[in-house]
Amino acid sequence: MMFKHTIVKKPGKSYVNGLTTSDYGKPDYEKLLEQHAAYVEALKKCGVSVTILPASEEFPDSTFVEDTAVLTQEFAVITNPGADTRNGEIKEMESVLKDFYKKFHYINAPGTLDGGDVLQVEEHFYIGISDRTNEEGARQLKEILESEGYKGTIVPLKEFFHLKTGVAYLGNNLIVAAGEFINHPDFAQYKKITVSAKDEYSANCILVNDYVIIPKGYEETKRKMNDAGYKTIELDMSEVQKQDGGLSCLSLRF
Ligand code: CIR
Repeated sequence: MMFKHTIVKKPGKSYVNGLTTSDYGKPDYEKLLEQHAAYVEALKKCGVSVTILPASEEFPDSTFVEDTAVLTQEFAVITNPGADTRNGEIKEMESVLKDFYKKFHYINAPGTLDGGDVLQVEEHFYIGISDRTNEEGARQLKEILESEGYKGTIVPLKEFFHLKTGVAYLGNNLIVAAGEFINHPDFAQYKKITVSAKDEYSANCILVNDYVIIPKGYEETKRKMNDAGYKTIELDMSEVQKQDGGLSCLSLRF
């Protein structure tokens, strides 16, 4: 699938006070801005347009735009993010997406869903149940997708924060899997690049047209991808990782 557009959002200064479970320390805001700018450049290199939304201080985690929507070629699903401090992020995203989409669906309370829990593999979507996405939210998304001719499979998570923290799709029936997804029955049908526990962070990578963007510092993952015939772009993600974020979280791609 070729992507034409991406949406990102500049991080605000409040980013450093956002949600996190990691113990990598406080993010350095200036360094984060550099890493975010490099991310935008990498997307441009992949041949997509990049819409850059201005920072908003009232939503510290709003640079993680992926959680606010699930996008297909034909329609947008506005999510209902599971963290209270993030839920209001969907308002701005819905109005931005009106420039690109005519058809909208919504996840409604008591259902909650974060886009980070949704992985598209061709016409098949995998929907994680996590601390952020509840059963009702996952069920609503599955119903929406199936009403539109897609397939949906619900995957309760055991350890990962979001579904896409541990699994990515690279096209050609090939997934990247870490931890609980390496031997998971729902992904048994795919070819796999497996990521060891120490390199787990690199399982969150994104295929954008001719490149796979991966975090910097994971030589084994990079080598496996290059061996499989993929060109890679490596990005330093240190300040993003400090707030539990990964490469996929920083953009919507469609
Ligand atoms: C949060 O806890 O919501 C943010 N600090 C990180 C969100 C990461 N998003 C993602 O994995 N899709």
